[in-house]
Amino acid sequence: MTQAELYAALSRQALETPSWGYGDTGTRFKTFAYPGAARNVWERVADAATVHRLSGIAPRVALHIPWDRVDDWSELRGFAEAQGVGIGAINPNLFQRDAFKLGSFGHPDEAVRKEAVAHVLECIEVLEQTGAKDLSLWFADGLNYAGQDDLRARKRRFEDALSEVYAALPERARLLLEYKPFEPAFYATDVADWGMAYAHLLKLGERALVLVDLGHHLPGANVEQIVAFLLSEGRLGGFHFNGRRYADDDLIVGSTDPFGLFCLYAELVLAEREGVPGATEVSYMIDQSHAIEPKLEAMLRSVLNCQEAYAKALQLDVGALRAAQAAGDVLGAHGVLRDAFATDVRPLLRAWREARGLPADPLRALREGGYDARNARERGTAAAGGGYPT
Ligand code: AOS
Ligand code: ZN
Ligand code: ZN
Ligand code: ZN
Repeated sequence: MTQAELYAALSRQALETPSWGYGDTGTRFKTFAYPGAARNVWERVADAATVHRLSGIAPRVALHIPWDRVDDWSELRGFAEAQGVGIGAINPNLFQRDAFKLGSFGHPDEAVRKEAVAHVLECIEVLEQTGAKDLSLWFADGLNYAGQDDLRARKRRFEDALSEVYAALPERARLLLEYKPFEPAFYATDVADWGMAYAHLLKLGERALVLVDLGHHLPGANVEQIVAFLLSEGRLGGFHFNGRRYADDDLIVGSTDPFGLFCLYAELVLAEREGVPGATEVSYMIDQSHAIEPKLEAMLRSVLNCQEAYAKALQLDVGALRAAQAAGDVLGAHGVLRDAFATDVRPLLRAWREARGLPADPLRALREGGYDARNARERGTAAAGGGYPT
């Protein structure tokens, strides 16, 4: 790739940061109060805009309803645009009402299923008013004990509810379905893996796509192969990037397995370069919750780690890789990948930033810019101990 092509590719990269990553979140054991953490959607959007201003590659913020609440969604949209960011995916909450104890779309009681569908329909309204493109669904639905409910009936209930909300989606929008093997359900989860998500989506239509959260696989799963398979099927809708060692750890992306993150970006770059339909439509979102980390710095670090992995993947010599593969040169082909991964892309990224008028070292600019101190002064420190606002 020429330098101009590299710069153009880097400038096209667009990540979505989650509103819920800017507020105080914790574990089930404790939520620590971080001085100046965002207290409401306006402050979360403002923080997302700061991450975008410093990085140049985080132009959208994903919302979670009802954690994010306003009277007038178009006012929020205007506020976001004035700060330089757009509204990303809309995430309904199908797990925090008492009614959802036994599930939402899979609940045995039809009245509860209707309540869940009604909430998603409200979220589609929010999507319309904010100009968002993706409705992003994650279900905590599942069972804790064998025999607790009829597994086939639950699948049918999901099919019915999913087709109801899909039918209500505007033409321009997409439904993304996220899977997860366990937690909070520990015997069975209704949408437990990419295959179940994929089977549901095939019945809905072309604007129904799979969302891959990096933390939602059993140990040893080859996530980049899942990504390649879904790309090839035209059903990869997007990512929830985060770092994991054990399960849904929601740590800073790239902090635990940088080579895995690079291999994943390599699949995406190959698909883009080889013109795989839909490869450029994938939504790149971060889904993290920062329990002990400074919020803005954790998000900025995540965004920059994605940029570094992408920049390394752009170094791939695709011709040499395909030639080695065709020749059956196992370690030659692997070596092409290793060479790209080993490239120090930091000088390239610094130069690209300077060319775009961005700080050469965004993390340093964040620290030296006094953002945290100002937020702490203006917003104060929330009362610690409680869970996330619901
Ligand atoms: C839950 O484990 C999933 O990763 C969700 O995507 C997400 O963290 C939550 O719904 C917040 O929107
Ligand atoms: Zn997720
Ligand atoms: Zn997750
Ligand atoms: Zn999660």
